Amino acid sequence: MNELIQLSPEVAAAREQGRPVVALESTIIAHGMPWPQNLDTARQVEDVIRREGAVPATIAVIDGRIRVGLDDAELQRLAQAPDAMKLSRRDLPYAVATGRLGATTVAATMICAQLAGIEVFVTGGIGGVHRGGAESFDISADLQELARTPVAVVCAGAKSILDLGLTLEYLETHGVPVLSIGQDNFAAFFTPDSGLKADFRMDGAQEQARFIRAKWALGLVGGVVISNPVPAAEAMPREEIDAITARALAEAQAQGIAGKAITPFLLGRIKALTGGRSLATNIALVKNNAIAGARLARALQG
Ligand code: PSU
Ligand code: MN
Repeated sequence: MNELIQLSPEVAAAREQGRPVVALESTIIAHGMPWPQNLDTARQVEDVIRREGAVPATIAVIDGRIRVGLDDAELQRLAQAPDAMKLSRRDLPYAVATGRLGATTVAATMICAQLAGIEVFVTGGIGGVHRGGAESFDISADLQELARTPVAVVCAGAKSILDLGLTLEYLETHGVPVLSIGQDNFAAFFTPDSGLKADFRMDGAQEQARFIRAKWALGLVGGVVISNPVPAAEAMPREEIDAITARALAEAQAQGIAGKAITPFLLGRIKALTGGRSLATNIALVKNNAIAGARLARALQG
């Protein structure tokens, strides 16, 4: 392996032996959730993946080195580092070249997963086209990454802070298939149903694996989105989350928040405005995604 990237002994052994590995992002730890629930969730998600028979590989840049598989002290360091950079595709070489500590977004995690030979990646929600994106051009680099990098991303859809309709249109344009588990529609993160159809419903890991294998065997570049709705018992009421989202968006606009600061700002405001209840939903959906991701990694390996 390249000197810029280091696999943990556990991940390296699993890759060598052809055992299933699931990549995890770290922006959700450093920028997506508050201390100490961020650390607690990172540990729990790794445990869920192990229980389901796969090896978790949390990805971050530590002191300028891409690390695939972190130990507990490293997870803790990231969870308590307010100065960790938020790294997307364009930022990754900066963090490596300058020896920085950085958390990887969906886009950067996909890049690192591919470098490490990992095909499945579990997160909470993907980035997307922001509301007003047709004017602002604010479209997450996650979507371009899905168009070019061959990793299957299991998520609970995307947050309604985004324009989910435009997000799906963008994915279609770039040939990124959206599979849905348990329902026909694309998931909306805090709530199971966005009201928008996903491309193909595929409930089981085996059929998802066959789809992914077929895509790559056809030489079609890029990833696959697997939308896994939050369990109903842990979802937020739709009217409540819609009202709070509208308020958080108005605050962001009033305060002139822009660029890569927008997503963390909105996540933080939604958490505060729901009195922390959105955090419980967020944790539940990531763990639910970890189960689906581990099963998919096993199916792809089998
Ligand atoms: N959506 C969430 N939680 C998150 C993120 C998105 O519900 O933590 C993070 C992910 O790391 C995602 C990134 O890749 O935000 C997208 O940021 P941007 O919109 O700046 O591309
Ligand atoms: Mn953006």
